[in-house]
Amino acid sequence: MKTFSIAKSRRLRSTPYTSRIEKQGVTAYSTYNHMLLPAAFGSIEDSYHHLKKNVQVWDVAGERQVEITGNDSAKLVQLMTCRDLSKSKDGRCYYCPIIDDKGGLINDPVVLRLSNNRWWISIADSDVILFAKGLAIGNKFDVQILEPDVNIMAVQGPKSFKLMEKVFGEEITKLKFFGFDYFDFKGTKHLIAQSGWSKQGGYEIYVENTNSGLELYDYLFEIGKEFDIKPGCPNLIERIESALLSYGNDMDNNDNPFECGFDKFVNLDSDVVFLGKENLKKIKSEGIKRRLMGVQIDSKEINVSGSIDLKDENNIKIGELRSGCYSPHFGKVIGIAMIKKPFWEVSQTVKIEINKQTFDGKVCDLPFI
Ligand code: THG
Repeated sequence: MKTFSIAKSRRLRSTPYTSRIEKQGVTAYSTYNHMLLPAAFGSIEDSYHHLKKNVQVWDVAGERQVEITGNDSAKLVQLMTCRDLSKSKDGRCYYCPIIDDKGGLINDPVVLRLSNNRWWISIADSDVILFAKGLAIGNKFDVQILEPDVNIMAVQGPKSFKLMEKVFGEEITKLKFFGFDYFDFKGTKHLIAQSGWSKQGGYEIYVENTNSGLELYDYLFEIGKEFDIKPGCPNLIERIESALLSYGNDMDNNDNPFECGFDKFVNLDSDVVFLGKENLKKIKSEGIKRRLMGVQIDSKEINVSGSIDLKDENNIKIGELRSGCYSPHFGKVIGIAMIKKPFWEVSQTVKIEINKQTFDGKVCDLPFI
């Protein structure tokens, strides 16, 4: 296989952690919000096993914050999401689909309510800031919108709890899932949430003070030796097994939240105002015609770039595979696919071509585990 390197530039931004992860052996990058996002440190399968047992530190600075402050900030944030935030609380995170006027997905961020007049939208890979600015201008909202210099460091894996307690004290063990608060590291306060893009548990440190954040990064590796700490990154295998969706891969602006299984984050009955509400009501009452499902394929390997057609026994296209990997847990390939009605039923058989060979598979529910 040919290997390539990535040409860095001002347009493709490095993160404060880049020089560190390069010393630590990053072997592949992806890009995320015009920033470098590590994609591998050697074998993804080895890293998957390590993540499920130990603790890793991830450079996920590419998960940029869109900060919205001002008198109309709550109104603007609500306008962008179909999730009802009227009962939201300070110090809590909310997973919120952002949708356009047609009901198409723009992004699937974590929204942090710092106060009723100050919000961070922790975005997936699309330019939410431009959408927010357009809406604010068009509505003459009294808001300020900017991308603050916040660089998230995630600490993930079952041993992250003991490690973080060692650094920040017992206080941090009281943090609930999707809660956040400020914790002291050598005199600097850091916003830390119990969250992260794996189902192995852990924290995300929203580093605002870069110098202190880098000191903390090094300190974690020093003090974490007893927990077999390693550098890592969002892990393709772990996130597919856990069905954590990836915007741009599993869904994009051509998909609506019902097709993506976000039903519990779509609140059409309250009186809050958001974009696309009428269209979502219509989509809901007419019923969707395709949806994201899992597939399991009797193959030992797959490499998805773009998407791969899924066919039925008559060679009719019934859907497309959007992400996939070999799963050590199942001993076969698993993937996330958009499947047409009525073929989305569990146990529907599918055929797929991988490396010019045809393999059999079955539709299944998400998440896999
Ligand atoms: N953390 C932060 N920002 C992010 C991500 C993150 N921005 C980009 C991307 N990831 C956004 N996508 C997701 C997808 C899933 C989750 C978080 C961000 C997630 N889901 C939980 C689940 O599915 O179990 C909880 C959802 C809930 O029930 O509220 O955590 O990872 N800062």
